[in-house]
Parts: sequence; structure tokens; C-alpha cells
Amino acid sequence: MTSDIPRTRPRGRIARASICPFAVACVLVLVAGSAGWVGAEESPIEFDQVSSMFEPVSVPAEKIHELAELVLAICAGIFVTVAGLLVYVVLRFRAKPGDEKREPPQVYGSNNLEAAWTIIPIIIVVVLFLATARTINEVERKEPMEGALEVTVVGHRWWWEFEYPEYGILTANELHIPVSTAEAPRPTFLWLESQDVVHSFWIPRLAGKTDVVPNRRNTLWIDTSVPGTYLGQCAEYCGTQHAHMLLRVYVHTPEEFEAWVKAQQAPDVIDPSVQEGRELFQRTACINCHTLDGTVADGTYGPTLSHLMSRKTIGAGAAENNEENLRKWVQNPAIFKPGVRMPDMKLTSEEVDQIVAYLTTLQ
Ligand code: HEC
Ligand SMILES: [Cu+2]
Repeated sequence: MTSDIPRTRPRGRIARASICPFAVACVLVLVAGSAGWVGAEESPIEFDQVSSMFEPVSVPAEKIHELAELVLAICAGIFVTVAGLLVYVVLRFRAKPGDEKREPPQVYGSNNLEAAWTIIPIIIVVVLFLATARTINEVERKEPMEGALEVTVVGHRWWWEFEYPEYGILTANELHIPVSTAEAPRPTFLWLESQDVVHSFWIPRLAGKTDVVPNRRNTLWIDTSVPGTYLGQCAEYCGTQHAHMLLRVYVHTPEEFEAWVKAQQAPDVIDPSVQEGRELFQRTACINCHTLDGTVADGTYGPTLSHLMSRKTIGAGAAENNEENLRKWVQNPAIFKPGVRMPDMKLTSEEVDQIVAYLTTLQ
């Protein structure tokens, strides 16, 4: 009996229809993921700003963004055309009842069609190539521009060293630069070096991503007129604590920058109430790995501790820089960064207190 009822919905179409919810779910996950709703882990540091390459504030980042928008627009056009034609063909030429026995008309070769789908893609690729070449040419610079602030950036496992030869300043993980305006241009030119493995320097809102390679000097520049704090990170897997190799860039007004330079150049004030901690620090192996101006410490394996408290974070963004976290860090830095290259110094609780009391005076 049932076999006499004409099948209006062939099985194949049901199977095809069931793909739809899956596709919809995929698109939703992609959209949610890119909007930051999914997988947004709670970070130990409160991030003041989401760092998006779609909100550039510096000349090279703007140029890269323009190119990205052009490429996205062209690719979106291709996607809509191809997917639209596909949907049209699937619906228009779908199997209808009574079609089962018939073959569709067979078309062999069409010179016009073939010419079209050869020439149009070639034009698209040439346009993409030219636009990309132009952007690379605008963004790439091998030598510092007139009046630029030069900073040498050295990638270490797992922190960043910043040296300002012009001012004799050495600091870590947090880069301070001035704004650059049309009236008073002051771009920042970065020399990128690595102490150990390949890292990658990336501050999405300020400049493109550039690898930091041992035995090689790469370059990058920033030119922004918007003061603020911009976040970045190492973008090349460089070992266990790669994810905790963050960057903070403070863009200051000229006056603020001047004040920061002055503060960094001034020697750390020696506070007599923490003399014990200061002496203990200088008797401990800390000095083999850390530099601290005005003390015997001149190690270069770890970040400089001069003006330590002027930094907002410790451990390259692994923790906020405050007394409590410094205490935990000096006690055993692996609490924040398992695998970190600073050993547990096996200090007694009292020794930690003394050293931390001293460190917190390093304004
Ligand atoms: C074997 C070398 C070594 C020794 C010894 C050492 N450190 Fe470190 N220290 C490091 C390294 C490397 C880092 C950077 C770790 C990172 O961020 O991945 C660091 C980071 C730090 C930081 C955080 C600085 C910042 O800006 O992120 C502090 C504070 C610090 N050390 C204090 C000390 C003190 C105090 C001692 C002695 C009790 C000490 N260290 C001994 C290698 C060392
Ligand atoms: Cu790295």
C-alpha cells in the first residue's frame, strides 16, 4: 500500500537539508568567537583595552588596515558571487519528481565561459598583488626616519627588553613613546633583536607583526597621534611561557614623555629604612641576572630592576605589579609563570619581606 504513495521528498534532499543547522551553528560560533564572547578567559591583569587590528591608530597599522579591507571586500565579493550562483543552481536545477530516469543536458566546452573564468581571476590577483606591493613599500623601512625616537627591542624567553640609546634608558616589557603629530613629527623606530629564539613583536593597533630573529636586526616603526595604552604580545611560539610574553605600549603627550624620561634617567632614591633589604639583595644571586643602577647588580639575563615600580606589570604581563605579587614572585616566580627562567631563590619568608620592601622603593 505505502509504496504506491509518490515520494515527494527524496531522501537526498532531507540529508542535504540537515546540513543547514550545522552550517548555521558554525557561522554563529565564528561570529561569536571573533566578537570575543567565546573562550574569553579571565586574565590576571585587567586589560584596559581590547587590542584589535581593526581599530588602527598609527600610520603603518592604518595602511595595513586599508589593505586588509580591500582584500576583504574583494574576497567577500567573490564569496557572494560564487555562493550565490551555487545556491541558485542548487535550487533552480534540483531534482524534480519524474526526473529520475533523465540525464540533464550535457554541455561540452564554452570558449566564452573559459575565457571569463581565466581572465577575471587573473585581473583580481594582479589587483591584489599591486595593492599589497604598494602597502609593503609604504610600511617597510630599513633606516630610521628624520627625527625618530630609536628604541632597541630585544626578545628574551619570556620578556622584552627596551633600550633607548638616545636617553641611556633601559627598561622592560612596557614601552613608552611620544605622540607624533603633523606639526611635531616624532615617529618611533624600533630595532628588533632576539637574545635566544624567534619571537614576534606585535601591537595590533600600532604596527604590523614582525619577527624577532637571533643574529638579525629587523625593523618596525610607529607613528601615532593618539595617546593611550596599547596592548600587544609575542606572536610566535617561543616556549612554555610564550603566552605570558605580553607588551604594553604607553603613548604619551610630549610633556608626559619628557617627564617619564626624566624619571627613568634619575637614579633610584636610596631609602635608609630598607637598607637591610638592599644589602641582602646585593649579597644574593639576584645580581647575576638583574641590573639595578646604583648597586653592584649588573646581570643582563633578566629584566632590569631599576625603577621597577614604574611598571604596571611584572613577568611580562603575567601579574600586576604590587607588593603582594612581588612577594609571591620573589618567593617563587613559577607560581605566575611555570617554567620561568628565574629560579625559586629559596629565601626565607623574612628575607623575601626585606627584599620586597626594598624593591617597592624603586620608583
Ligand atoms: C638565574 C637568573 C635570575 C636570578 C638569580 C634572579 N632572577 Fe629575577 N628574573 C629573571 C628572569 C629571566 C626574569 C624574567 C622572567 C619572565 O618574565 O619570564 C626575572 C624577573 C624578575 C622580576 C620581575 C621583573 C619584571 O619587570 O617583570 C623581579 C621583581 C625579579 N626577577 C626579582 C628577582 C630577585 C629579587 C632575585 C633575587 C632574590 C632574582 N630576581 C633572582 C632571572 C633571575
Ligand atoms: Cu616570544
